[in-house]
Amino acid sequence: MSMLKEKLAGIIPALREEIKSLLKEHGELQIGTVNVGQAYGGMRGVKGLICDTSLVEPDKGLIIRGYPILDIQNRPPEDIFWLLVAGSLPSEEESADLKRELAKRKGVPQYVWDVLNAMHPDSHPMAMLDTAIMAMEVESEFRRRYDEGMKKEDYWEPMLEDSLKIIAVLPEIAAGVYRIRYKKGALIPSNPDLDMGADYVAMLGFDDQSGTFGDLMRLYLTLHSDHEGGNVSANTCHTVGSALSDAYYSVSAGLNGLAGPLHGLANQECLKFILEMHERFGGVPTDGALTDFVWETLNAGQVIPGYGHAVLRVPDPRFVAFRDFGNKHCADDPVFQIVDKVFNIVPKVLLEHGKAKNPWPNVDAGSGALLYHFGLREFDYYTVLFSVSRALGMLSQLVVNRAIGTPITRPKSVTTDWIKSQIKAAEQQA
Ligand code: NMX
Ligand code: MLT
Repeated sequence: MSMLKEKLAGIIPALREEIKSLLKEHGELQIGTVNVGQAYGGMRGVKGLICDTSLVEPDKGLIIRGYPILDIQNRPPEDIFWLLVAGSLPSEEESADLKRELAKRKGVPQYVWDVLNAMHPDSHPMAMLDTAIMAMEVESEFRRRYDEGMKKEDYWEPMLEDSLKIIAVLPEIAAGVYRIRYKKGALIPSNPDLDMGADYVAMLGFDDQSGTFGDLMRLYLTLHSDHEGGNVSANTCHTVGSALSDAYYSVSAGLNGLAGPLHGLANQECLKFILEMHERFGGVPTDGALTDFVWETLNAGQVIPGYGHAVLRVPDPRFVAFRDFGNKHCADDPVFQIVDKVFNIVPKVLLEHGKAKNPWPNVDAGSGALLYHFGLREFDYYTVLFSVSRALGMLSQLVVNRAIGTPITRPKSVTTDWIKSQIKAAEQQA
């Protein structure tokens, strides 16, 4: 048995007991209210979901199991998965065991490459990634065990097995998507001696002599791993998983949501925005020119990609980590310099514009410029990188949810006529 499975088997009974007694003794305790604005407004701020893997505090950003993301930014992505799912950081021995377990599960079946090669040459890399994950659904241990008649308390075990398989193959699939989509030549196999970041960079086909691109990739995979339970991808994955769809269905569904420009696709939009400025102004624009460009974008009814957030009300610490990395490794790069200048100007403009509740940068504001610097210039690929990382969070949430027996998601919807009747009744009472 893997050390992670052993660890989870040890903590799950107490977790179940704790939730059972919480529900028994406090199930009726009110923890929030919902108003008409929230019902029409994407349920913003409604507390109706449990997610123990991580928390996003409006004034602090991502906190994974009690650790602010900046305090653990240098931990490898595998350790972050352990932390997300088991609730504590792994020891050296546990970390090495998890890496061995992942290495055992590497290897992408040929039928996945056949499917990807058969897709339209202009397919978006996210459509290719999600299709590849769906194609692999046939491998699901959860589905196999469910079909055999598995007990509810055992659900988490094959969910963990499917999670480890997906985490093990995802960098290879993602790198394959890159090489097939952009006609980069033969696929490059995974090298079990490299860490996840360096291996991914090598499979993409980059010659990273200094190891700095590998460091960026490791940081990237760690920073994007999770962002509590209410964001579009996590929430979608949670809902699909709650129907006992297996991890392949659930993660693929979540990533389809990540592929939207208001969510993970903002990273490609963001670099596009930065490069447009670079091209229009022949380099780094002056403050005045940049301010005008931002107003032009807003006046055209478009959003400023990489800025704003549904929960955060401060600069995203994940952006801060990328900016620090950029200042250390590519401060002279004009594309990175534009990102920095945008950071100095956009929040002021958004405040004056007066619409966005959060004028600060989110995770997508700076990551693309760093990838661009290291030669990964096909920016419609960037959300695939986000996906490889976010799968860690979605999968850990699926394992925890099956462990604690989370039921099928089914909130109540109401009609506009019902809302009108409530308003009428409230007016009559006043
Ligand atoms: N540029 C222009 N307008 C904005 C921006 C922005 N960056 N952010 C919010 N607004 C507008 C928003 O469109 C809305 O306008 P309207 O009333 O006309 O519909 C208004 O401000 C109020 O929106 P908020 O309540 O501040 O934001 P909300 O919680 O609805 O949405 C985002 C959050 C992240 C979707 C939104 O800020 C946005 O569209 N940002 C740009 C896209 C982006 O960077 N997405 C990536 C998020 C991180 N991720 O990776 O997922
Ligand atoms: C995320 O990382 O998922 C994004 O910041 C979006 C969110 O949390 O709503």
